[in-house]
Amino acid sequence: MKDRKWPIHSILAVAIVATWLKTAITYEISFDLNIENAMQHFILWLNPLSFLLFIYGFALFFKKAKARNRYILTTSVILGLVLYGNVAFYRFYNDFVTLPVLFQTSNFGDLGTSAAEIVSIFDLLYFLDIVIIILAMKWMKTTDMETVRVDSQVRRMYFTLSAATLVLNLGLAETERPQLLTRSFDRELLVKNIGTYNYHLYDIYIQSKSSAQRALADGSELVEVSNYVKANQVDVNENMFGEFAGRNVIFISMESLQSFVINEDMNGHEITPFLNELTNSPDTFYFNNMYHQTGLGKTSDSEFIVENSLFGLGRGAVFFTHGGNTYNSMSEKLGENGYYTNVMHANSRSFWNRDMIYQSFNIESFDDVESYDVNDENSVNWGLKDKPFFEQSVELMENMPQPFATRMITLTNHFPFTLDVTDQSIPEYTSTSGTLNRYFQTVRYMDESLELFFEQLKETDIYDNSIIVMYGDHYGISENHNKAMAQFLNKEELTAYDVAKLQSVPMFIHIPGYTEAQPIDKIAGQVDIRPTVLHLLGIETDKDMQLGSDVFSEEHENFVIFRDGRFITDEVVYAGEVCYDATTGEPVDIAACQPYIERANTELEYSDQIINGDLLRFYDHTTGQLTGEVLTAEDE
Ligand code: GP9
Ligand code: MN
Repeated sequence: MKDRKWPIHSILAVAIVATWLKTAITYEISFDLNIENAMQHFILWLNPLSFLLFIYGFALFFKKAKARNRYILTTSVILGLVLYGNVAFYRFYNDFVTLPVLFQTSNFGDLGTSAAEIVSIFDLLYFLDIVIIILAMKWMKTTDMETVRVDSQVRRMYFTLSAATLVLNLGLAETERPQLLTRSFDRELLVKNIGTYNYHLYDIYIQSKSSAQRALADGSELVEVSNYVKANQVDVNENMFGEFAGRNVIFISMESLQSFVINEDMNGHEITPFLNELTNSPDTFYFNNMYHQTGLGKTSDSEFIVENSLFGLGRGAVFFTHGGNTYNSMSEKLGENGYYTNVMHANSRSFWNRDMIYQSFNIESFDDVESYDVNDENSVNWGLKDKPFFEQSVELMENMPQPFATRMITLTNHFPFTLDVTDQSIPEYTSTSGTLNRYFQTVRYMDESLELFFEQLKETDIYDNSIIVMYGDHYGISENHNKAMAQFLNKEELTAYDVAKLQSVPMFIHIPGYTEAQPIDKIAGQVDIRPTVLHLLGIETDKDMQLGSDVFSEEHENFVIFRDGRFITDEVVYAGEVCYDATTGEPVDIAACQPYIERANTELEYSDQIINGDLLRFYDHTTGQLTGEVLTAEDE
């Protein structure tokens, strides 16, 4: 055995097989991929192979065994880091990392407390293939210890095999999922079908395409988008339009708040007593069928949507990738209508590129962490606790010229939902998910903070002259906690239908002094917030290049599109590529969803086009006209 010589490329073969198996096993245990049939399972196992054959295959170009081995080892380490990066990212975001997000390293610094929740010592197992490769290099003596020339014929055959594997993979994927690469708003589908490694290559390609898109755009694309926007415009509700003109507007972004906690008990404890009271109060419109539409950009996406009534991007956070674009934000519009505009958020300015994009939004001032007194006592988790945040914010507000429009971004109810014992008013929930268990406590803390804020604001002259718009920014409990969630909701298990419905976030428009408000159960999304609020203030939106619709309008359509192409209407829910009956949650014929699928894709594509092409630079929002250059192009 000792003198046994292994064939020349044994190490290469070991590396490919080891990394292949590791990758496939990682898919199985670390990602929650919805595998529906044997073919999908086969594709999942097949998909790392083409890339691994390709990338490890460059070893064939090295003549010296030593150099070859060094190449193989380096490659395995890099691939290990990429895969593990995905695993860690997935644990936090329940999604796959994209290039733009990867370069937002400034964000990861602030993930401090969360990081400990995310990594574990057992994660070293994700690098097991490297150990195997090293051992193979040590023990498997090959016949080519010195120099060897690989026949170019062999190389050609080898790479043909790699290409053939890719073609097979793509072919099978295409049968399972037509238009996979052309209409891919859903990263899970991509990873499922072409694998993480190919997915990253694809992502790089898309990223360069979007940069090119801006360079090549001349605005003519806007004609089509603009026609669509005009065709979908709804009439304003005359009874509400301008009813509260001149009042200050206070937007409150309620971190990670989902609707499933509203008017509910957790083990006999009311979760949100203050908000519950508002749901039935004649001075408050409670929107109980409102959904978040955010993607990877989370809070920042929700800000983007509310400001622009456009979607964030399917990949990465638009705050980063397109912070320098031309926008006609809600803040800018409010500014043009005499408002002083502001954001309050006790975090550093550059976090999520806020300082940059707020300039593009024409927001006059940003009270960041520097405006607040933050110390160990008044901080938890990600920073300043919501109660002191609101307290100090009221003081800041008192110094603002009126009317003002401000957005307050809360923080305490953020993953991993940690809270000092003294701030815990209700016990933890009792499931296997610590995250969900703690969530109820931090939600309760938010509820108390809001109550306190209202009380403090009432002591100033601001309250009576304001409207307060509160909305959940995005989900707080990801699908990783479906089991615990099912327990809380008293269900056997959660279907794609349930998960889609869980994306509901509460919204409140609180109008001091008003007496005619009722709960509103129309289906709406965050894109609808901007026209709804602007109309209450008497500001027209008919010239805006935007995709929202006033929820108070008689013509408002019960249709909300999620960033990944899922949608909800009053008849159907489309999720996980299945069409469900909206009331029963039972699967129905896909035909019932088909027309909406088309529309959802069209809207998402238009939104992407506007952002990727930076098209609003060709649009004059005061006249509602495309600028001269475009018109000439059109006339030709
Ligand atoms: C941090 C806040 C939270 O500034 O925006 O970000 P999130 O993780 O919710 O997107
Ligand atoms: Mn958030």
